Amino acid sequence: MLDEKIKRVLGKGMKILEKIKKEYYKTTIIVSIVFVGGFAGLFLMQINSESKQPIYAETTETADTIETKEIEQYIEDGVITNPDDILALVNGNRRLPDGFVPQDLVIPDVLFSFSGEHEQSHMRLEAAEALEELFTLALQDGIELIAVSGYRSFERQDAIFNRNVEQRGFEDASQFSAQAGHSEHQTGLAMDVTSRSVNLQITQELSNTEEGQWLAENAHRAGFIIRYLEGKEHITGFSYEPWHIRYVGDSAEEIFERRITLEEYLGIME
Ligand code: DAL
Ligand code: ZN
Repeated sequence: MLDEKIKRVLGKGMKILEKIKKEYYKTTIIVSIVFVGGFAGLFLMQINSESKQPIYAETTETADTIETKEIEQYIEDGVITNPDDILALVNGNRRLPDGFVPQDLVIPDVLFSFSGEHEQSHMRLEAAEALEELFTLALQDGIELIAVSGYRSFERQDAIFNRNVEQRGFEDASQFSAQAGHSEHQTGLAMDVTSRSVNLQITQELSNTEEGQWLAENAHRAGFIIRYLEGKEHITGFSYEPWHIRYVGDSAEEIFERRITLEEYLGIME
């Protein structure tokens, strides 16, 4: 009789313990779900807020406010279909068609760092005339600019890039040198510019000289932009080049005023 009672009490006790155990597991599972869910939510909010950060350094414009031009910039398998366009966008992701050679190459009447006429003396007619205007504007302000390297053929760009890879390795060379087909020099719209103050060298030191500063502040007056800006390397794909100017015509003024890259101006960031 007493045994039966003890058994019943023990049985009841076991049942209560089972119930407590079940409740404990249930509570643990619920608490875990709440925690994991909470952390996942916080994580997603963080990613979301990061993606909304403006990615345009050194400009007052943000990804939300930046205005882009609706200019046709067709591309097929990475090859641009408007290579003759004054606003043609050529960069690491967008290359010129094989065999592209601008048809109106001429030699601008400006001071060069070398003597004689060479392939690199050339620019497209419109850009060459604008370069003459730029160098004249500079002289009016007592600034002497010197042209170093304009048009490059596919073969020459290939040789330059390969030499840079041999000297610096692929990764390093790709920061400052374009692969053949991907260089603006092949469009005939770009010119590298230097000064005596940096011994006619192509160097970032140019940005600390009177000439380099004049160029940065005035290139747009003749339709040129400093193509590879400091702080915009993640957009242009190349390191800062205070010497590389690119002719873009009337768009230069706006690009300069907004302190943006050609990629941002055209709204082509991929
Ligand atoms: N230095 C520039 C990026 C070029 O090679 O065209
Ligand atoms: Zn250049």
